[in-house]
Amino acid sequence: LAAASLLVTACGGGQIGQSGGGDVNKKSMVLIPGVAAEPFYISMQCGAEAEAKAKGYELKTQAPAKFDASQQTPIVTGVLANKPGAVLIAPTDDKAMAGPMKQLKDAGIKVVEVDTKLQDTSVALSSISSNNEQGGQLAADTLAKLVGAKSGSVLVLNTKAGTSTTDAREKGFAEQIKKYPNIKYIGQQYTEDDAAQAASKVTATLSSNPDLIGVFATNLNTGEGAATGLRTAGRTGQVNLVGFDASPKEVDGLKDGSFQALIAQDPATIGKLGVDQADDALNGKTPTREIPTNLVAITKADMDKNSQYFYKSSC
Ligand code: T6T
Repeated sequence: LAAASLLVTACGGGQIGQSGGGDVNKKSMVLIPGVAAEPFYISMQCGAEAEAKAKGYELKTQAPAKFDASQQTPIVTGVLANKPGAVLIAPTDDKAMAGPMKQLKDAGIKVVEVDTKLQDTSVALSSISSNNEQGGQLAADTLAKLVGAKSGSVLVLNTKAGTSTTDAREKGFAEQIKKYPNIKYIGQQYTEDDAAQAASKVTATLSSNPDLIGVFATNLNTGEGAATGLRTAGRTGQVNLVGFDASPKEVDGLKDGSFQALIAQDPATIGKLGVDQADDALNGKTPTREIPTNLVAITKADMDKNSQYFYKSSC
């Protein structure tokens, strides 16, 4: 009987699988960001590391070189073999990462989603992220305010289909922009999270849609690339650019007029709360299933008082 119930604990999934994990290292956590060396995830890592230290955990970070499920999957598989008590993960695809993440859960590892999430809500115990749909709405209102009474087209530069956060940002934007009859939304184009693609898509759209008055770039690389595209075309400042995130480059761009607004997240708090939820789970407390974190629209005029939202390149 003992052997049978042990088997259920190790392979059963559900509450039994999550509360099992007798052979995991309960003092160790691993953070698996969406991509390495990127200020959003570095800031998240800083917040997670500080909280893990304060709570007596060892926290390691292992990130893929590209924001890609085929590169994140082997990292998850490697982490699985080491059996940490908890994994904080930003899944790079809302479907493709479900299988690998379920393996973590079935091994008794507490799984917490930070930033992005799976469509399948049964794998993670907790998800901490900005309210991204609201972020998209905020981007639409911010862009509409910048454009004022002018008429013309606006473009969304999105990252990769299947990224829960940026998909939600586009959805919120598309819905909200309908409220402004002077603005024609010409749809989204994907950049594969590549700044060079974002730049060339902006210049191509300027040729096909000379009435372009605004661009909403749904994340950091896409925003940085869109700024380059507008500069190359000599249209900086004429076409309003609203970016998402607040990387050092984007913040410089806000100062020098390459961006007219940024929608900043609070990645350090996402990391900190991720550790707190994993800590609860490891100590038999029920984590909070969904935790929203702050978003703020920043323009050049109010950037000085919002500097706490600027992302870091190192802790
Ligand atoms: O915008 C963030 C993050 O929220 C998103 O899920 C992926 O892109 C970023 O990491 C910025 O590059």
